[in-house]
Amino acid sequence: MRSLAVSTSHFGKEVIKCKAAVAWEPNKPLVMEQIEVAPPKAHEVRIKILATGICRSDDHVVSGSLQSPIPCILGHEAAGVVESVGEGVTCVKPGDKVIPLFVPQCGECNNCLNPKANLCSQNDLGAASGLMPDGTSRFTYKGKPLHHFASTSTFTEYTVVHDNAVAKIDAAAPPEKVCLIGCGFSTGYGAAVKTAQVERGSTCAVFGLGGVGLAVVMGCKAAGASRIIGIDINKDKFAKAKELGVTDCINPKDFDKPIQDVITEMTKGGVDYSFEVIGRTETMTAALASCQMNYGTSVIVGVAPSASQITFHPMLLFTGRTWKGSVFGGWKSKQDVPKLVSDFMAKKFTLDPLITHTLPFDKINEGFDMLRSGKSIRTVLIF
Ligand code: CND
Ligand code: ZN
Repeated sequence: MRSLAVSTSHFGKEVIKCKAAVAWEPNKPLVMEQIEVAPPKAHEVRIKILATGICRSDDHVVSGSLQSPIPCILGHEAAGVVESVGEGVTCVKPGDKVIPLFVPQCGECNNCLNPKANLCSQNDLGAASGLMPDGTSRFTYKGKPLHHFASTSTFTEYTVVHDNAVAKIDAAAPPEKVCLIGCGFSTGYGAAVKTAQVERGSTCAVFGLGGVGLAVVMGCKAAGASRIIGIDINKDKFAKAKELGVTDCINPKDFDKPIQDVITEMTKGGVDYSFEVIGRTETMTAALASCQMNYGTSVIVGVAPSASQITFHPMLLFTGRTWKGSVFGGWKSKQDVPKLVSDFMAKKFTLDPLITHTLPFDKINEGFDMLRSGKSIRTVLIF
């Protein structure tokens, strides 16, 4: 039996030196550096990243809006292949194709045990430590530790994650597409079909038509919504939104009254479901006020600045509206991500419309610039 134990020990014992895009300071471009990636400890997995998307949440950290310790390695929407595993890892083995999970699923906490919940207690969002669960980092630059981000850190050739933050996926899945199942697609689509549970024939309003917002639109459409109103201040987003199922595109800048009043008039009383997919407190309250006062549900998907607070009139809720939030589309990550990949492989949905640009990893800052200027939906970086 001892020899068996030895034969399975392809545990990565070496430090890997590789390229990573380091966020050294807020509001500065990321810097390509050679970093050291330590071997995975017990219950950890070292992953070679094959493709990663750029999400606005990464940019929220660069801009300082979302607090997460820096210097760090950002990125949370990726696909890769397992390079090595630490002791005790049974869910994946070297060579497996995987998606890192920015919401882990430990399977043991109260949230994981509750079928209604998906935000595992092991998550490193909110008051983020930027460290592995044992309180240390696997990344160093010239020997000095760099922080992790959102349990994933995918803007690097190699990363290390806890084994509760990785899902094995179909080996045939194209990484340059299914990386979006790691965040953008699943977050938006799930907000509609899982969190809101949009019904056939209902009316929806989606605030923000970026990568995540368009995935909400895809979810509303798949659920059979009969009217989908898309709201964005960048009219260049409207053509693709219409292709994906938005029936009415409106730009708040074209009206001299609040957009919630416009939507309430358009729908004779408000939509059944509204979604905020921007990350601004003003649009969160506007989305709430846009849904029907007795039975409308509004879902917050956008990540508001860490330091922000919302003030709203209690009457908005008193009358009967429901206000919810949705992290990672309400999916239980480890169990649902492989299924979402299978659904993609079975052509139940497409990811192509969300991917407007593909760039080599080295050009990561160009990808961020296009996100900020509104020119791209998702840029996928290839390694
Ligand atoms: P992206 O920047 O691509 O899209 C945002 C869209 O909102 C753009 O099309 C903007 O033009 C539009 N917009 C900006 N300001 C306004 C405004 N005042 N009124 C109307 N439209 C406006 O971002 P994304 O799609 O990558 O991400 C959207 C949000 O979702 C962002 O806050 C991100 O951090 C968040 C998110 C949430 C989760 C989750 O689990 N809940 C996961 N990932 C990202
Ligand atoms: Zn994201």
